[in-house]
Amino acid sequence: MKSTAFQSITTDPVNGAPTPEALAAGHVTPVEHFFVRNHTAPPQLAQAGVVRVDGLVQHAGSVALAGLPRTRVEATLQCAGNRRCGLIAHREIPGELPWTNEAIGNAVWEGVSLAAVLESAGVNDRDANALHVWFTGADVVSGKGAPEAFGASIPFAKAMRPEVILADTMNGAPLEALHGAPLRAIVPGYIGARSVKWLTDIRVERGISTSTFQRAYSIDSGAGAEVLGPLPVNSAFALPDSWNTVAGRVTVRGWAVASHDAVVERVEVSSDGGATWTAARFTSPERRFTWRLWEADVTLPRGECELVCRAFDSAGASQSALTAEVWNARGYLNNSWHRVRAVVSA
Ligand SMILES: Nc1nc2c(c(=O)[nH]1)N[C@H]1C(S)=C(S)[C@@H](COP(=O)(O)O)O[C@H]1N2
Ligand SMILES: [Mo]
Repeated sequence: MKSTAFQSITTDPVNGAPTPEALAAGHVTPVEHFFVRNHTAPPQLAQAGVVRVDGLVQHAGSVALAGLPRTRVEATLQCAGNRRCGLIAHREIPGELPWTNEAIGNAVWEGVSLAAVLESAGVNDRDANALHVWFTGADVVSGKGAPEAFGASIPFAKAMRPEVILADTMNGAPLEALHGAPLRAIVPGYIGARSVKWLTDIRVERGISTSTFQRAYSIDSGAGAEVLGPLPVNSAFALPDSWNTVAGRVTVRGWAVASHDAVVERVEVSSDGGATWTAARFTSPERRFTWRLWEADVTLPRGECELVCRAFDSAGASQSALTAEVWNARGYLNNSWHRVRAVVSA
């Protein structure tokens, strides 16, 4: 059940996210306001505790998860379309959800490691570099083309890493229907769309998944489409795009994530549109695959000003200053400096 801190963008299917106040209220995001990105109503699954493994494996068939060791990861999930609103403000993006900065959340997931499932099925990894692991969900999406199950894939090398799991719990409770019960993939550091919910089938194949949803999440910058996987460094204020406040010293808060498997090293905040910067303090640990919440004190004079934030990570990556530099037709991976207009009264 979602709480009043969860705001729906659509109700059929459910798509929504926390209010600005709830977004960065705690390091672990409660399920009751964790963002939801669904293409259909949650499907009913007849069977729990099993997943089918097929393709380039020695033993195709159903794998019972109960026979495998359990593992836990803390991971931030973020939709590739998070912060799309900022791109739309630059140039229109029709037909996509207008997320501001809230399609992100951090949770503790428990289940079995994907590597253990693949090892039990016996993958011939002689040509591991060419292999990809495909996921299929039980939800059949009737979108623009013919109805099709939601699917995605990740490179075999990523699939074998310990952080990638098949989860049946979220924050210590059984996974809820909206978040993929009974079983979902969790692919930390990758766009949310690769963490397939209502997971029924895994395939090992040469090449990426042929699912429409694998290719849909791509950026075409003219020189051919780049199908998306790892997330870039990013940060945002946990504030609405236009924020009313009172003059004086105020504490602003936000989130930051590093690129793929790096860690967030520094966040800077400006209250003068990016002319001068001060370092934010972290309220979250420095940990791979999880966001780092931060806060900063700023002194705001009466009138209007532009608050800006930007993050730097251990891979040497930082954010683009300009939205125009990252704009793309589907509105993915907006990691330009986050700018909020503050309207400051006396
Ligand atoms: N089967 C299935 N898996 C899915 C989706 C979906 O619609 N169907 N949405 C994806 C997208 S786009 C995102 S961002 C994440 C969102 O996960 P959440 O709703 O648990 O936050 O799930 C992904 N997994
Ligand atoms: Mo997404």
